[in-house]
Amino acid sequence: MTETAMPKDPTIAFLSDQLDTRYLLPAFREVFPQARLLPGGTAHSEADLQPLDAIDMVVCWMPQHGLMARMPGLKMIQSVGAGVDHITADPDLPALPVCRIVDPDMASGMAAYVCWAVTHRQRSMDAYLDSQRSARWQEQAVVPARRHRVGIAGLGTLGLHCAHALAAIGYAVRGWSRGPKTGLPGGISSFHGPDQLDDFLSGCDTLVCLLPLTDETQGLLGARLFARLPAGAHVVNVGRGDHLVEPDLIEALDSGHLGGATLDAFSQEPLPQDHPFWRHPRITVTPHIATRTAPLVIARQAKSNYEAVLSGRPAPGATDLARGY
Ligand code: NDP
Ligand code: OXD
Repeated sequence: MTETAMPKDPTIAFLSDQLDTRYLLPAFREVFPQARLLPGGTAHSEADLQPLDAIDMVVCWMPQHGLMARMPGLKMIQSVGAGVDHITADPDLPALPVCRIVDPDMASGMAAYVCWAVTHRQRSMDAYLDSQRSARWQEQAVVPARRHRVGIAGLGTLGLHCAHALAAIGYAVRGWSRGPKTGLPGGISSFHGPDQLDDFLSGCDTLVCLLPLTDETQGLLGARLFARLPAGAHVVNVGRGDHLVEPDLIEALDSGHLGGATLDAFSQEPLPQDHPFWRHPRITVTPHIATRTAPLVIARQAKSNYEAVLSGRPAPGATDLARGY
């Protein structure tokens, strides 16, 4: 596909403390054919990004703190994901537009993962996998989906998509957000703000966390919240590792109050090999794969955002840094 000419051919730097960002280069070459691309990330050093004052745009996942503050020509910062917490964590973050990815394919991938996590436990799939290992033909009790209440904390782009998918299966779905929601289809009820949190939690046989990580949401999945969930509840964390207070989860599972947890995001990634989550009988661990965005989508959204920033319009992917997401 031929991409339209950029108002100015930018110098784009790729930054990450955790990823080898080279997988992004072919897509950025296609979308920004004249741009200068400076690959960064785990396979590179700061020397590959010189000169820092020529850089117009940073594309990143967990960028090195303090580095962007040393790029005087920088115009915007593009996250390779939906979340920007990995960027706003930089104490020296320059005051520039920080853009995130909003992608229908990412939302479908998340909905598939969340529906899998919910049905896997609600339909006792682990018991069937065990039965198969000993060639045992044994049915488990079935609770109809309409009697299983799934609560989604974070009813934004991804949470709302998951809510629709779960409601289509027949689950009784509720969501919790910062502000009120209107126009939700029947079968999805909504709660908002700290005052309605306890009511929301009391009706969550499964709780799915799809919140952004902010000062307000960090550590929310802890002892106080778990105590407000119905006995036997299942917690699915597809938000961020720092939403969860890890020892509180282990205690709530070991005491029998919680029935299980499915975790895709962790405070430390990769999850260390000796971490207790790997071997806990009631925890399912996946390595931050709930969903992904194709490099071409990232490159195209980076381009729309860059063009908007250059022409003084609000960037379509811009986040509200005062709010934190
Ligand atoms: P959005 O910004 O679209 O939605 C965020 C939702 O959280 C909104 O409904 C918002 O409320 C709500 N929210 C924010 N703060 C609060 C609060 N203090 N109290 C109650 N509700 C709050 O984000 P996305 O749906 O695109 O993404 C959500 C998160 O999912 C990302 O930030 C990221 O952490 C995670 N993620 C994980 C992935 C994975 O593979 N595991 C992949 C992609 C994203 P309101 O609607 O009122 O603004
Ligand atoms: C994201 C993620 O924020 O991958 O997109 O978690």
